[in-house]
Amino acid sequence: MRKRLEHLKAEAWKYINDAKKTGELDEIRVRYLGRKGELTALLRGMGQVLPEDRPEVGRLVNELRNQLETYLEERRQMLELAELERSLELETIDISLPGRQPPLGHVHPLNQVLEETKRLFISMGFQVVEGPEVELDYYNFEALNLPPDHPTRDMQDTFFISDDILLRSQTSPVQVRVMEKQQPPVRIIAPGKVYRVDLDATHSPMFHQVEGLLIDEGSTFGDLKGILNAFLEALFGKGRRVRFRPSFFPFTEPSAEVDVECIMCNGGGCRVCSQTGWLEILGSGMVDPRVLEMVGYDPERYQGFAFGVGMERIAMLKYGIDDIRLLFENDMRFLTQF
Ligand code: 2NL
Repeated sequence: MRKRLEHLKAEAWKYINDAKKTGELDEIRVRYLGRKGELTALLRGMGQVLPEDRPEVGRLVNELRNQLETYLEERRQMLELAELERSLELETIDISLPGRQPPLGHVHPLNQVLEETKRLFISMGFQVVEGPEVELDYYNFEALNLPPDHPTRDMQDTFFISDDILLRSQTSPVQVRVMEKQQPPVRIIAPGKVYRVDLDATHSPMFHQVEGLLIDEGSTFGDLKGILNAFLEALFGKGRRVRFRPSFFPFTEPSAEVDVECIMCNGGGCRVCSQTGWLEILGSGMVDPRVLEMVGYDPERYQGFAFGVGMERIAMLKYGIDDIRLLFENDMRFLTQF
């Protein structure tokens, strides 16, 4: 019996030492200590042991059982530790891998030129004002020296909602409303959406305009030139030539359209500037005395200038965009180029 126990112990120890996984230890435990295990079988066979030997044999079996339990537990802990270390090594996270970039927003090219324009005029002491897009005929036309039967009302086609309500065709009505409420000095710009019945590669029925207005005692055409020169220099860079060309608007007298040297050919003549070397950028002029009178200003005391500029046109020229519709399609592949 003693021999069998020693043999069993040597055998079990060998298996335990050879075990590579904790699962194998479980199998060994079942094999020796389970209900049908070999050690359990030995205990069952105590009947064959001489009665006087039974206490001693029982003690040895129990001792072996305890040793087996202890050793199994010892090995289990060792294997678990090794398994943990191996899995930690396998499952490491490479923290040096570059992360996935979430798609980032982008400032629309139109808003870029709009922000730049606002920033520049604010720096020159202008205030930014806004007003309604649905306007009265009076503010869009009449107060700007365009009576109902005036021929230049056809200069652009306007979206009329009723006889006297329309979608504003320029942001001048915002400025008229300011003049009605406020005495000079006035130094404002009015950015916003305007609407005209027009649609092709360079015209959209809705586009963005910035108008500007300065009214004060003793302001001159020289002030107009100085401020617009500063604006165009900021937008298109120093050294790009600018010219003031006589023109006509019902609300300004004298009036001037302002051209900059073509951005594409630097004045040499190309398709974009129709071989002229110049690009028309904005309209401007000294505010007509009739307009001042209509808002209750004394034209003998106050003078001023005004201008209007289309933001889409500026963005198209600045970034070389040849179709205005690209600005309204919200295609990120297009927008992120600017
Ligand atoms: C253009 C350029 C212009 C104005 C707009 C204006 C506003 C007031 C009084 C006088 Cl409140 N004028 N705005 C002046 C000149 C040109 O727009 O190409 N328009 C068709």
